[in-house]
Amino acid sequence: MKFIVLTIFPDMLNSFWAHGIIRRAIERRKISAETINVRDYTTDRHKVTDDRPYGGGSGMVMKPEPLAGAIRAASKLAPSAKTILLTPQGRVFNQNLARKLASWKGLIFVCGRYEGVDERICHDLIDYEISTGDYVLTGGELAAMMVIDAVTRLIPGVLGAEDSAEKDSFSNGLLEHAHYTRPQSYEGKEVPEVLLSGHHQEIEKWRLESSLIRTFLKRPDLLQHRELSEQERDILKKWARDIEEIVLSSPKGHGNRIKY
Ligand code: 4FV
Repeated sequence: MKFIVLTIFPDMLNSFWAHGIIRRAIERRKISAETINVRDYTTDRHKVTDDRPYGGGSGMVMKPEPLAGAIRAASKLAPSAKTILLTPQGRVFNQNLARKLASWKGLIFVCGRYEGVDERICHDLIDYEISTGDYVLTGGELAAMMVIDAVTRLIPGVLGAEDSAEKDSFSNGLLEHAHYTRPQSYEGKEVPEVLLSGHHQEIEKWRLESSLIRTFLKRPDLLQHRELSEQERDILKKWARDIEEIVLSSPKGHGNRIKY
């Protein structure tokens, strides 16, 4: 996978490329990473990349010519790459989209600054618009790094066996189960017994129940219309029975069974 990031602040990317799993993926040639300075595609001696908006108003807009020059240069370096503009107007990024992008050969990221980029760039030089969320950033660089980070860890061979993407949050549409590590007792708080049992089936069942309850409590929207496995259905039914028990055992409980 080839990543090329177009920005007027290339230094912002340097530390990103130089650390952790991204750095290792570059060293293992699982990905290649390049940063192009849009200013290098200006033609005036002040290397101006922005100008006042037609129609007036506050803020500045990124000029089309330097951006087009940078995009065309990047496309020469990565002919099969798709060009992505990071913008609040884009399709909101999530794990499904990350999986889709990870199957492509190359990605060219156009990082806007100021109020955004001249619309004429979007017409014929941008393949996809992606948003990392409904908020406004000062620039697209952080958004590009988030997308590159989430996509890179899904590329085969990037994550070692010790940390696989299979167990990820959202990999099965649920949030991840609770994680514990040494010490076994921390400030009086113990690690759940089952995790010390070595009983892998029981541990897997506990982890599934942990994922389900966390998803139910924190992101119930993820459970709407989600296909439930037999085991998940049994766990939810057991909770329903437990809840009914609580209702029935409460003094005024008798007689009004919960109708499912
Ligand atoms: C953004 C987002 C974002 C808008 C104007 C950069 C800023 C400035 N990008 N997801 N949310 N971009 O706010 O991707 O050009």
